[in-house]
Amino acid sequence: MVSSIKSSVGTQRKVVTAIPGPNSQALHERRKATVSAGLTVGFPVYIARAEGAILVDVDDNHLLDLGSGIAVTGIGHAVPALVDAVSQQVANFTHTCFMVTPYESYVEVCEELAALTPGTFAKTSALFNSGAEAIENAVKIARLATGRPAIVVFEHAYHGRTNLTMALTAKNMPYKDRFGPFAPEIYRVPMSYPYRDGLSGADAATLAINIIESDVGAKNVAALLIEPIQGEGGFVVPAEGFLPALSKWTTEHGVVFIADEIQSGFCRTGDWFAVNHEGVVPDLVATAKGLAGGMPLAAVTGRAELMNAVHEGGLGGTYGGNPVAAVAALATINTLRDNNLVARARVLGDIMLASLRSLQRDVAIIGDVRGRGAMVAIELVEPGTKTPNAAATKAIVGYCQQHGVIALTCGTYGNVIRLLPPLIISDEQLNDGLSVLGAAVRSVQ
Ligand code: PLZ
Repeated sequence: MVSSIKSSVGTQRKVVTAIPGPNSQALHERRKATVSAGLTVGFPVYIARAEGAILVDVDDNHLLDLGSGIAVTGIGHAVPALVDAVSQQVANFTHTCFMVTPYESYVEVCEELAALTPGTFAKTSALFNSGAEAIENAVKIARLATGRPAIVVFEHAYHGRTNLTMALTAKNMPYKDRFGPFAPEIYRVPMSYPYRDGLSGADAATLAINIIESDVGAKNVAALLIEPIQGEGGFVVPAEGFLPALSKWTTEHGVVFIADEIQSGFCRTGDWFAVNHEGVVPDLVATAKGLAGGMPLAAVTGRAELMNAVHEGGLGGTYGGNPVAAVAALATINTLRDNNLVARARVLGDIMLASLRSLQRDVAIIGDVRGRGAMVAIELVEPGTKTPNAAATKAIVGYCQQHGVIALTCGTYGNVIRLLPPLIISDEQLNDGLSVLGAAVRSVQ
């Protein structure tokens, strides 16, 4: 057994040095000579190995993972089924290029995606390497299939860092600043953000639709692209009814509804996809991250008539659907299914929301607690106001790091702490992480 070679990491958080420890500090110094300064580090400890919900750094600190590498390792680290599938595939063959000589696992991933994504119609997929690449291709397909130019996106949206996806992403700093000029024909409309706009889902949708119709014209719109729960933008859960109203409008006007499920997909929100919670059926779904348990794989899946409208050779890429990543996806999907992690995500969500709501009652800096399933966040504000409190956010995450807990920030205003634990985390581990987070919030209060 390949997986049994590793010594056990254990399940306990353990901090044995200052954070970052001396070995991490040395590596951090070393990287400066050859790693671009354009890449920042949220938590400068260097990881040596990982298992389950624990990462072990080069100083032997055992860190509790409440971030899953930004919603990627949903099934946990070093899962034997995935380790074995990947190891065997590496030994078998690592690459042929699916466009040159194909292989079965690619087809199997597309079969799984057709079955798992919402909608009972015929669906086909194309596989890519990153979320941004999937989004780029979804836009290409929608434009080709409709013959229309415009793409509608939302405030606070995040869709990637390539030229087209930077244009689709809302936030300037750090994603877009001085990287332009950007791709044209992108139109941004207001997102439903219940904590800040106070609107019902229906009213927020009417607001967005009125802007689209007046500023762009429905007949010019190829696609409406939306994260059903926004990720980088602040874990914004739109008010109930917002997504169904937008979906209805796209259907009426021949606009392709593209769901960016890159962060919210694959059981994260307590359903296979976040759109399922309101029964929304997208025309195209972009996935990545949680799809392949840490191997780089992304997909666009959707209505066969749209996906297949593309001329032969119109889609592709050297590595898209790489065989090692493809078997990782199959192992990930089986692990999610076999362990009913979709139900587990809901339980984790209940635990997190209950704990954070009770914390919110005790402190004045938590403006909002929100999320779905194991995708939960707190929005930090100045006491008694809704003014974003980025300083407190930074201090809280810093405290968590010092105590060996990995928690990530997000939000247009840098004032949201998001929790994305691996779905296999135990109750005990999660409660341990939440108690550290609680102490952190109280410490800056
Ligand atoms: N769409 C909804 O969350 C990636 C970005 C990290 P890639 N989010 C993490 C960073 O700062 O670069 C993401 C996402 C949503 C698209 C993407 C892009 O996915 O695999 O990073 O290209």
